[in-house]
This record gives sequence, C-alpha cells and structure tokens, in this order.
Amino acid sequence: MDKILIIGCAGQIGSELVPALRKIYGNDNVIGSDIKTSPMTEELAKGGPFEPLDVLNAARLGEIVTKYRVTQIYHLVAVLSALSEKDPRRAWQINMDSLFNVLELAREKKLSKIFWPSSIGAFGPTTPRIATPQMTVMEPNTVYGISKLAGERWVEYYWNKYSVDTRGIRYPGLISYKTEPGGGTTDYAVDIFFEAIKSGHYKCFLKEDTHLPMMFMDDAITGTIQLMETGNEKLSIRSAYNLNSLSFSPSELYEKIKKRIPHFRIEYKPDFRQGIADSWPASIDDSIARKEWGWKPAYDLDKMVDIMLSEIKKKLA
Ligand code: AKB
Repeated sequence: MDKILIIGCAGQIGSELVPALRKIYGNDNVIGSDIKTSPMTEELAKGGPFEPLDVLNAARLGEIVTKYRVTQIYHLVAVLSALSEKDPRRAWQINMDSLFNVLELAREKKLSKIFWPSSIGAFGPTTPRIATPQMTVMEPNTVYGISKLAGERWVEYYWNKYSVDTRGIRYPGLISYKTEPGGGTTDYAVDIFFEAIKSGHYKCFLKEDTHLPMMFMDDAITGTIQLMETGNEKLSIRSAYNLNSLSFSPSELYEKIKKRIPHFRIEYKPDFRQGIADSWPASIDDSIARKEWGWKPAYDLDKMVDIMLSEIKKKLA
C-alpha cells in the first residue's frame, strides 16, 4: 500500500488534496506535514497523521519518510510570485533547496513517485500569450518564474538520470474558498469573493482587462490525482503538464459577481503585480494532458462563481 507524504499540507492546495487522497488511500496512509501548526493543520491532524516539518531540514524529512515508510511525496511548498519579488534570495532558497531535498531523498530511498507543482509563471513576456503551447519560448522575468522553470528542468533531469518518477502540472491561478492563497498574482480572483460578501467593494490590484488562466480548485485536485494515477508508459512529459480551464479578466469576473450581488462595486488600482500578470499567458493549450491522461475540467465560470459565493457566505456567517 502506498504511503503518501504531503509537504505544505495547510496551504491552498494541500488543505484540499489531503482529504481527497485520504478518501482514496485511507486516512493512515496520507501524512500531512507543514512548517507550523495552525487551525488547518489541527483540522487535518484529526483525520490522520501530521508531522511538523521544515522541508529545508533534509534530515528531518528523511526521518519522517523512514518512520512512515513513505513511497510518494507531493511537495507543495512554494513562495508565490508577488512575495518572491519582495525577497528574491529567500524565495530562491525556499523554492529550490526544498526541491533538491525531496529529489535527493527520492533518489536515495527509491521512492515510487514525486509530485511537484510548476506554474504558468514559468512562462515569460516572450511566450505566445494565447493558447500557450506545452513546448514554447520560456523566458520568465520573475523570481518565482525562474525558480519554476529551473525546477521543471531539475525534476526532468532526475527522471532521465536517476529514474525518479517525477510528475508535475503548470497550475494556473487556483480559486478556492477553504484556504485563502497568499503572495500570488492571481490571488485577486479569490480575494474579490471575500470582499464582495464582506464589504461590497473591492480594490483590484490588476487592470480590468488582464486575462489570465484560472481553475477551480476541485478541477485542480481531480487533475492532480488523475496525473499521479496514470501509468508511467502513458506520460511523455516529466517536467510539468500545461492544464487549461478558465480564462477571464477582473472585469469579467466582476460582472459575474455583480449579477448575483447587485450592490457590489470594484475599483482598479494596478500595482507591481500588473507587471507580473502582463508577463504571463492569457490561456493555455493543454492538448497533451487531454490526450495522454484524459484531463478535462468540469467547472465553467458560472458554476465556479455560484459555489464560491455560497461557500464563502457559509464560512463568514
Ligand atoms: C501566483 O499567482 O503566484 C500563483 C501561480 C499562478 O502560480 N497563483
């Protein structure tokens, strides 16, 4: 039976991935870990094992892997795009050293699979912006993007050189209500829902017509598990797959919310995050993921907006 370690389990993806994996693999077989305890880690610890872990501490990571006889790791720790620009050296250290710790351990202990998330941030201003292909020009000009592109090259290297079974996804902006994201450029598309309900007013840090690729979290979780469960022989990409779902601008999202909350108002005050967004694609060509492992998103914009508003209303009530 597989034993799965999720590193960074209390974050936006981990907080939803852990319960989904526990449903499939059993509570005791999915171990959550995070750098500090929080209400989210306490909630996850009620459902199964939890270990405090600073992933920069390779020895402690090794102890946990040995203790639980871990066979798979989902390494979800990252400093996101906007935060990375504020402290580039720290972001590089956390994003890259943590990845090396996981890859080296996977090589030494012959772990069966590693999942590592890349991002649309790995693309750059010279990349074709519409229906961005899987293989194309990649010249990211953000610290986060440089670390994601370097990470993609490294995970593929470990597959080619050491046969470490690495898998990854270039996530678009992820939209969820359970945990709010922190430090990203696509975060506006989550914050806007909370502010629409709380204050009826949102100050958006991107321009109204900035189209970016986005995805509802349920689709991201389904796609991630689907990729990890696909047979080795079907996968041609060992760095990270392009996945597409939604593409919208702040004004398009605003109109959808306003239809449901008529008094909702928005103002646009672009800041440094506009430059990051302008360097990213507006939509993604994910035909390889669709062909190789059957990726297909289930949520359109209206369905996502309905769920976000009703769940956040319940949460804030
Ligand atoms: C960010 O905005 O930094 C992330 C991402 C697109 O990877 N959400």
